[in-house]
Amino acid sequence: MNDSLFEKAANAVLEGEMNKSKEIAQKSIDQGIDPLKMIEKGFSPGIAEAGRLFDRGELFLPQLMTCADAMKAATNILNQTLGNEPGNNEGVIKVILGSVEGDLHDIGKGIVASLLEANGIEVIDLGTDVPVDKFASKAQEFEVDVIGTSSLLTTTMKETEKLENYLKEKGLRNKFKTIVGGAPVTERWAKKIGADAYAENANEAVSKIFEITQ
Ligand code: B12
Repeated sequence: MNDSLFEKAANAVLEGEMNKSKEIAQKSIDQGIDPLKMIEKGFSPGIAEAGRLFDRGELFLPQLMTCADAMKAATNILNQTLGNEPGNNEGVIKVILGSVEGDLHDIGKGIVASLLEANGIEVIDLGTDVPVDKFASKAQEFEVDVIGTSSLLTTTMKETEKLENYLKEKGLRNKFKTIVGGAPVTERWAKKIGADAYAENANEAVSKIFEITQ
């Protein structure tokens, strides 16, 4: 039963069918399917396949954008059901999140933000294309515990190294923990640049943030 809904979700994204995507997202909620499972097993394989086809030149950018819109419409619905209302998490761990400068990908970051909030972590989302000085100034302004960066391109991944260096230069490195994520980012990269943590997905982001802020 779930398997076929997962498959339908993947196909709706791959075909760029926004309305179908929304319908399936709503249906999965009505059926009581765990929203994160629905994203990971249903919608994500669809966008991953779209990415593969794009990479092979079998899908063009306008089509990929339609797939992304269908994916985003579904995750927008499902993210809201992941848990807590934003704003209920004062006094606990504070995390600032953003996609690094030059990077407009934000679907994964949105899922991470929602799951952190669902786990009682306060999230300040700076959006996309965030330069390193903005990460630093907003982290100070909001007195956050953790700075989390999302990078989906091999070129923009280097911004995370720039951020580490920037924080060191400004004498701020010890004030905040850092966590990096996004498809091309790895544990090895995190170690190389001196980030405090790496997480492969939203669930791991939650546990790593609890770990580094203990
Ligand atoms: C959707 C998509 C787009 C959409 C983005 C829409 C949006 N609002 O986000 C659009 C169409 C706009 C787009 C544009 C481009 N894209 Co694009 N895109 C993708 C695609 C297919 C899926 C990304 C996605 O949403 N995945 C689903 C989510 C759920 O997964 P995720 O992002 O990985 O997030 C999870 C984890 O990584 C982690 N995570 C994410 N962020 C964070 C942050 C923290 C702190 C932590 C702890 C964890 C974490 O948790 C998330 C949940 O589990 C990928 C392919 C892929 N497989 O990644 C290509 C891909 C990333 N894009 C690519 C390219 C080349 C581009 C363009 C340059 C294309 C072009 N010629 O213009 C532009 C660049 C735009 C820019 N400046 O950023 C390449 C990158 C190649 C490379 N090695 O650098 C990829 C890999 C496709 C490919 N195979 O060629 N893209």
